[in-house]
Amino acid sequence: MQVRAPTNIALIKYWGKADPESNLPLNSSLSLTVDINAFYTETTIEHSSSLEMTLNEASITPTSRMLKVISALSPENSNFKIQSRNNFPTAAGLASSASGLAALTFAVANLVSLEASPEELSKVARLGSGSASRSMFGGLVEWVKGDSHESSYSVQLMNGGFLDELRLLMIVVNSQEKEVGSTQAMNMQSELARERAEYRAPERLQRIKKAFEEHNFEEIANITMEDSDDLHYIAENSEFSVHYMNDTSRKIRDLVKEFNREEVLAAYTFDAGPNAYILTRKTHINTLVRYLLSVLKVKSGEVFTEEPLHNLEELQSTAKYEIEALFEVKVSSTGPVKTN
Ligand code: 2P0
Repeated sequence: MQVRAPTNIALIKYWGKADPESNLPLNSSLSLTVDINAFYTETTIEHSSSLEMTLNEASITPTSRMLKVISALSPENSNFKIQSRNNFPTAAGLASSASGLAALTFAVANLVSLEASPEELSKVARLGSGSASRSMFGGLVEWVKGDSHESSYSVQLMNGGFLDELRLLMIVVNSQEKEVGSTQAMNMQSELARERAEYRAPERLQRIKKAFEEHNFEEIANITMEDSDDLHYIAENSEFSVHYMNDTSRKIRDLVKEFNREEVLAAYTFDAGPNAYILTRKTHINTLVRYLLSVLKVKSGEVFTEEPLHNLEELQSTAKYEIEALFEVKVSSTGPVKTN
């Protein structure tokens, strides 16, 4: 059996844990599921005589989080051969743990023919990785924080319609492994993170949900940027001072601000790494890409847009800040799917 699971990008971030054992978060979060055709984890699973796992063709020792997922779904038997492959760089801040643990959850549940709703599976995926909980659905997803294993799960708030008009630009600034993983950073709980989780994040969540209902892009964009800035302020000002954004990330943030000078047409958001996601509407994507690529120098051939980009070479002649790749992607309307 083979499954694919998408990744997701949080607009209201999960940052801080109330319970690290079962990944109960300090605050509810909200994300868009990213085009499953662009980025995904593909996992094949079969019965075996022992538990064997590979990730991107290399043999791995299952982590305790993976074991939690497997035993939650199949308490009696964990003898599976599980082969996983990401079609994007692991640990590049592309939330590979989200698609990876969502794929593992979906694969095991399907192999053992477990009749479980996506909500139920989102609880199990959360045991593996918090953000994986949100990858169990397509569209706009809220992970309700809850205060116990049973009450902390994800729900789909919206799919298709307005979301089909949105586009995401994924900019790979650096695909190398990050130095401080988000799990580790989140465990360095600070007063700043607790304040955000208690006051600012819930308030933003209410406002952004309303903005989605009203199709108010400007409000969605402003809240998204506010929450991303908040997360990085907290990480940088915590005891261990983690800087996820580098000079190029900051340049991207400033370019988006500049692009928005007269009207808010795009929003940047950064996770626990230097790479950027930029949210915009389909109508503005070409202007935005051209604007960015006059400053960001991308390796040849690493630009993936829906419409062909004319005169890319000329556009790039003034570009100075090196990036690895730029992908234009849609919002995924689906969570994990069986592919074989
Ligand atoms: C998010 N991130 O909401 C936030 C924003 C990174 C920044 O969830 O420890 O891999 O596995 O629960 O889910 C990345 O952290 O952490 C993450 P664990 P996870 O997407």
